[in-house]
Amino acid sequence: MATAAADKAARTEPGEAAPPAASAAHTAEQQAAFDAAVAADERIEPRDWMPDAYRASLVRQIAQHAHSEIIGMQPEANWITRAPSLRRKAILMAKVQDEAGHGLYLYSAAETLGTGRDELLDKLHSGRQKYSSIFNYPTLTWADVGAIGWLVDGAAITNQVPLCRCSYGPYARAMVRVCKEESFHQRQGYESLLALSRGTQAQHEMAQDAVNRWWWPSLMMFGPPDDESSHSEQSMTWKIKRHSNDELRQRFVDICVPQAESLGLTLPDPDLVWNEARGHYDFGPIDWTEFWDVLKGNGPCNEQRITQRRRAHEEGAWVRDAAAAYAAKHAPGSTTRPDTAAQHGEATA
Ligand code: FAQ
Repeated sequence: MATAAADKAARTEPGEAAPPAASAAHTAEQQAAFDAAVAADERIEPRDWMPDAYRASLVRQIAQHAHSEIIGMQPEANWITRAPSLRRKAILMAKVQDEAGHGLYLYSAAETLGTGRDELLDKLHSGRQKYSSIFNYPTLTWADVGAIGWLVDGAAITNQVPLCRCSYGPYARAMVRVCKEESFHQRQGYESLLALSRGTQAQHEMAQDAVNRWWWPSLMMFGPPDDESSHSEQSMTWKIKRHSNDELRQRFVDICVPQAESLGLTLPDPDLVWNEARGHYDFGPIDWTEFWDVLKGNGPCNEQRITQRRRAHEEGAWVRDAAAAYAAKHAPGSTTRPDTAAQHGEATA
């Protein structure tokens, strides 16, 4: 929050004991400062006062987003060892590493709200927090890597560009970098699919099959229709979200149709048609039963994804322990701090 008055009113003052009436007045003042900051399109920063429900909703969304990034590494990582060339393998490895990096930015953003990474990972592993529905589908052929880049990263960008203007500063700033990297991911996917589409008949068919399987789940990534979206209205009032699920889904469809034409591929929807009056493409009904079923854990790969995630976490325990021991040794005042020269293997005089 930028204004000095708002800043003074909105910052929490730990340990300050006020009588109940004064405290209620203080909270009302803080709420008013928060509302004014949001209305003025200012950023809310970690030390600013914020309503508990705003904090909780941000943690929910950011955690789900972070979990999606790290679970989202799995479907494509499945193809690293089988990439068709060294160039494709190098690109894919870089992309999958980027997704891990996005997870780290997002867990850090959640930490600024007072929720640690351990707690969030525990909630993911025990099924108390979600990750994106899209990552519960299998990657059956190499073309799926291209389809994910084009459609899944494309949908992610469409959703995340407006989040660069999210009212919560650390989330908004993380999104700026994430979106730049996602743009590279989207382009590499498009380029890979284009090569397949213009390749042999079998390669073209493989690209088309991948698009057929990833199109509808990509549209589901934007969340349920607006009239079934429980959080949208409040999130938009708080300017966490800037657009509704249906608005962003429509934007994505409008972007994809001409891109599919350039690729020489068709989108698997017979109802897809330009609507002159609306200035948008109309599209067919989405199978929301499938979406809710995937969210309940019944998608084709839910079990596999979470089992793999838990196993990776357990196998990484020694790395976390070693990093924590190293940090403790180097903490200011540590009595076990090793001699710096000896640590670097240099001879001491
Ligand atoms: N999957 O009231 P709404 C990526 C849940 S990153 C699972 O509309 P909201 C990069 C929702 O949580 C992809 N659950 O919710 C990449 C809520 O349940 P809750 C992730 C979903 O928050 C590419 C309930 O349904 N991106 O792909 C989904 O207002 C390639 C009611 O829904 C983000 O997370 C879903 N698709 O809107 C990585 C972006 N949709 O929490 C690797 C940030 C809804 O009450 C490879 N998030 N639900 O238990 C957002 O923008 C929003 O959270 C939405 C949902 C739009 C996803």
